[in-house]
Amino acid sequence: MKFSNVEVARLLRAVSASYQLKDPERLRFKIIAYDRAAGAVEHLSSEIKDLYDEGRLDEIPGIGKSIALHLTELFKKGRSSHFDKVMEGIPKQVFILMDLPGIGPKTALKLVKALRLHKEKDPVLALEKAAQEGKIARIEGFGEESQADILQAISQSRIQKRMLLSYASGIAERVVQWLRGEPAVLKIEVLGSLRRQVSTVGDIDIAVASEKPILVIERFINFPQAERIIEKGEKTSSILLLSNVQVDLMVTHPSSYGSLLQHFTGSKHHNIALREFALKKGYSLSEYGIKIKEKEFVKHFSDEKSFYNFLGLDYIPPELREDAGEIEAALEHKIPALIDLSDIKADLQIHSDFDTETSHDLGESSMEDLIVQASKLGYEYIAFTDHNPSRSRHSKNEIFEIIKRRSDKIATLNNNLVRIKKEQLNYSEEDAKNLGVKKVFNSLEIDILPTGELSIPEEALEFLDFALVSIHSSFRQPRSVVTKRLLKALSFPKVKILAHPTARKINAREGVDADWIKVFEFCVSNNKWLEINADPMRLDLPDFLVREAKKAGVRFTLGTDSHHLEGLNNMRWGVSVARRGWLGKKDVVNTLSLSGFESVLGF
Ligand code: DGT
Ligand code: CA
Ligand code: CA
Ligand code: ZN
Repeated sequence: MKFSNVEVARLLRAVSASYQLKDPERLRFKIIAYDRAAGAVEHLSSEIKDLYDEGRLDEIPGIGKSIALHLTELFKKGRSSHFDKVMEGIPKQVFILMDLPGIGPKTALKLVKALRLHKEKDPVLALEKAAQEGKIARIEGFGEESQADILQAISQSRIQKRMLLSYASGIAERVVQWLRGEPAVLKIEVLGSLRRQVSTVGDIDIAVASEKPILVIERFINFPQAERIIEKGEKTSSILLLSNVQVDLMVTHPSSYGSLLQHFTGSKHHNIALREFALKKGYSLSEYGIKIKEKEFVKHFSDEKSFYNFLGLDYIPPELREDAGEIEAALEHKIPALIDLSDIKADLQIHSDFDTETSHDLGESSMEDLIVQASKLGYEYIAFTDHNPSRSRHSKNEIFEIIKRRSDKIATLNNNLVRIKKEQLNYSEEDAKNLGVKKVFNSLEIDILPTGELSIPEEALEFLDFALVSIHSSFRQPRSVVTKRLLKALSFPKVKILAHPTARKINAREGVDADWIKVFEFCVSNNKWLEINADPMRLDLPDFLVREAKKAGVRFTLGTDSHHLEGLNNMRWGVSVARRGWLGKKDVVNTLSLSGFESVLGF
């Protein structure tokens, strides 16, 4: 029996759903724990089953002791008696319907009951039929609109799911590591969407330079997590991993390694455009190199730079190879210097465990631990951006009180940064003054209500250094409404950043529909910034919109949206999006030094 991360996360969500259906108030903490564990598994860049095999389940942040114990039983015996017991009495169709975006446990159960789906082998198909026949609109609590939403969710769920970039990278790194164990591997690199750092990846492609391809292929097909060999040739091979991921390998002689890299990095559209460009000069391109018209031989390239240079082009970084103007730019020496992870001086979206009594999830790490971790990463400043206190649970005064208490806490931390770094990082007095986090900004991530108003009273904004705003509800409003909603929320003076602007979740939820050009123009004229959220499930603003926003002159911030100190390591995925959006250091506000950042904030 094999357990992919997707399956395990699904099971944990099913347990949480069962608790929600049984006694949501009493079981609140279990529900939170299981949801958190499911999220943790979804975010892993390794297979959870591998971690279990290596005895490392307890290293996964977000999975507590008791859940780890149940998972151990699951991996050992193929099922967990505890999970079985919790899920007992709930038709399994409920859990299947819950896979549809926008359908939670209660809705799923209602649908199963009202439409009698208990015995359906394919409840999604039965649900679709019912919706088409107008039966859902007639169920109490549903209507024409939710019926249409369900139909849309079903069609969306049928789109083939692609891997998250972080997940694919983790797998690829392990295969690359394994291949490096063969001395005949001289050079090795990932290709395709992974090399271009696309936010989702279909399959993994790897290039190797070697003089002994047979040895390389032999090593490859013996990768420990290989389930099946799909193809084995003299210079190419494909395997299928236990996780159902396909890996394609291509081996070439070092003298033509550059040509191979170029050809199989893609994208397809870039290659087509490049081929046309080359053809006009009398060259034809292939994975072996460049053939000059009327000559017999093919010119080989050991590296990519000489390949592009031969065509009269500057080198084009893989992230830009999408046929979005990069060939013209390379011709005119206008390829921008792209931002690097090392340019980032701050993380501007971090959730701590400070209890703001929010209706969303709290972070799991303390402010102090987060400061220490951010210092280790070399950041000069950070912002704590916990979710705002819940409007439905608190009066105006209580909200003030919570925000004030939190502001005091952050002020105290700011007074103690040197001490914290000395104690926790063993810095000398001198180093503690000069290195690591020198300032913690007091911010909040505030919900944008459906009207564009903020979910805390405007006066409460005054406690903050600046605010992030973001959408967490009413995702399906019409374009004009969403656009007005965003502009309204951004118009409050303390609001500087629109966080995860589209609110999409990869493989789970489409983003909101807005007139983005209008939003970009508003940001430019009012000095508001758009976040590139580095959470691998969000990567929002998406790369193609980043490119458009940059053209309009927008500036950006990068934030990990961490809910645990491990999450701070996700910054690299946000940088990938920024690079794919053609951003340089200057386009991103948190590449500024602390004093630079304070001055753009108007301190
Ligand atoms: P993916 O795997 O869907 O995330 O996207 P890619 O871009 O990795 O696409 P893939 O794996 O089909 O192919 C890798 C690259 O190889 C692709 O970007 C373009 C390039 N390429 C050049 N010639 C061919 C060809 O004949 N077939 C395929 N499939 N790719 C080719
Ligand atoms: Ca691929
Ligand atoms: Ca491929
Ligand atoms: Zn958020």
